[in-house]
Amino acid sequence: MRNIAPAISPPAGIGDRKPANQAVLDWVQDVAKLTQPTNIFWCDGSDRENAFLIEQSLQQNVLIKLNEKKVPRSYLHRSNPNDVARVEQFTFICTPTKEEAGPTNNWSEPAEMYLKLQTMLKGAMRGRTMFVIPYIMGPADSLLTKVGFEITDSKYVVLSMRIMTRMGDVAIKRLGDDANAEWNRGVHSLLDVDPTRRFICHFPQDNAIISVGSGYGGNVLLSKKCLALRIGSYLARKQGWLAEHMLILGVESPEGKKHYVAAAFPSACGKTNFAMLIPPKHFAGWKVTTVGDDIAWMQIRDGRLSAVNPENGYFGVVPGTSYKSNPNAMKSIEHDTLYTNVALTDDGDVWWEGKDGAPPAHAIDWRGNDWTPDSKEKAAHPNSRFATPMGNNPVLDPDVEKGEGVPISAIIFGGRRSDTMPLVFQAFDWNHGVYLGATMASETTAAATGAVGQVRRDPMAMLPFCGYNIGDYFRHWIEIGKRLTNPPLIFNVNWFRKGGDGKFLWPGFGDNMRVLKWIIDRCEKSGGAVESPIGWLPSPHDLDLADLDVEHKCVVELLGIDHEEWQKELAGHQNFFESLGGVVPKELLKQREQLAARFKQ
Ligand code: OXD
Ligand code: MN
Repeated sequence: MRNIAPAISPPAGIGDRKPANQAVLDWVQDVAKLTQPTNIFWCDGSDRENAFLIEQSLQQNVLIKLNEKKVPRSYLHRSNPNDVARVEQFTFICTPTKEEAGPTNNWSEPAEMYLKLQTMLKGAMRGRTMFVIPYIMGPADSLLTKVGFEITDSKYVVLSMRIMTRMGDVAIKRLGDDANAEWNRGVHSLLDVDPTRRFICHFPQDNAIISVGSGYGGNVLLSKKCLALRIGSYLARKQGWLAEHMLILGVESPEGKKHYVAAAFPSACGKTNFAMLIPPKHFAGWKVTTVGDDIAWMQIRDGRLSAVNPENGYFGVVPGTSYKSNPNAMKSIEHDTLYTNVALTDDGDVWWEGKDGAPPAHAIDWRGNDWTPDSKEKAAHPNSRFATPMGNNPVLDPDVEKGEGVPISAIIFGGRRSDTMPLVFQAFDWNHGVYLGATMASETTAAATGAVGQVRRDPMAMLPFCGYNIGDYFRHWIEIGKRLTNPPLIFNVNWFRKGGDGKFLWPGFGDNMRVLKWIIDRCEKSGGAVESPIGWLPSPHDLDLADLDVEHKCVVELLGIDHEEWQKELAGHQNFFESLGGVVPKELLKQREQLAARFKQ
């Protein structure tokens, strides 16, 4: 079976970096007693360790080495075909009461789930090596930074965690030897990669995660969705900050004035592309830099929101990435990258649908089968991924390691909507902005298993990631707003609106700079807008559309509000709130009433 590989025996000096913290040592012993691995490998994140694990992974067919000239120091991993995306139906929040997990999460009583998982984990690592990965989420000197330990029996997880987190000594040092220090306990085992024995479980009150039966990134890199978002959001509420599914970008004018923006979009809706945007020629002198492409941790500093990216790398969707759509992502993944489920060409290069140039005449597809352009199957899985260190990004923001974070001027919510939602509009105030986030909807993508293309409500793009009751989460947002003396302005965008012919009205990608520029103008109090029932809307002349190859009538359509569609949308908001069963704060119910009333004026 792919991914599952027998134990390895490291030479002296590799795999023996035991931390001093007794609580960690005791926990590792407990897990080892249960799972019975052949040996324990204590990771230190060093180059030497990495080289050793890569060599072992190549020998055990966990990785395939790519052509050194074409993609230096890069590798391909193929996951089990039954295991290619996040599994929301098997993801659980195991709080003491069902109410704490709320109406949008799968819930299980913690003791019951612990018992079930322990039964599955009994002897699960026999014949395998158990790796212990120390890591931190956040810059080394940030107050927000969290320590985690992940136990895993997958080398692919270790190699990916080294890219995605700050791993090794930095975490051991940050934890220190206080046995009562706060740290996250993560246990992962592939078991036998059987979808019927696949569970991703969170125990927020214990700061613990157990993930079994999967080898796919979003389910097993426990730092990311599990710690930084699900457990993170729970801790954030308790500790008075925000853990969000948001990219963070910097945008600097030719005069050197800089703003930072955080933007929430559901999975596979272009967060990485937006975070690495290259402005069109007309915007010469404007620069966009990336702080993060997926997760923002934000705290209040001097009355403003200040954001850090807890991650150290990007785990992005590959198909569609090209020099046309995202040159900075292409440059980032040209070397030192771990690919999962893309196609392998005959000369050892990687290929995927949407890559520049003609498709290869022959390749090996993501399942390991022969592929030609005539094949019915896709060469790369639609959710194939790259994991690449953020240091590879040519437009990495210089303040990415700043512990205090970067000050956020604007928050953007956005979904994939063929209709109804204009290209951009601005909320009237904080609570209205929270309402925009809370009622956000998007067409589903391949990032999670299940049907693709169905509109679902995905509040703040956190539906699969909020680690507690969504009503309390909305309330937390409202409370944060009360503490901000200089709150960011809140916007809604939609790059995906279609015309009557079914074609996208907006070119997206670099041209999203035109929308970003209007957002910055609004922050600078210089941008024009008209008041509408749904918020402040730009008129076509408020957007800088110079050299844009889009007909004026399409721009009008993009910025239009169709009252009939909005009546449906309002009903959708009401149905969604009702489906949550009485947990929605009264402030948001009032926002809905006000929105409905504005349409009647
Ligand atoms: C991701 C996701 O991988 O949201 O970032 O699914
Ligand atoms: Mn994501």
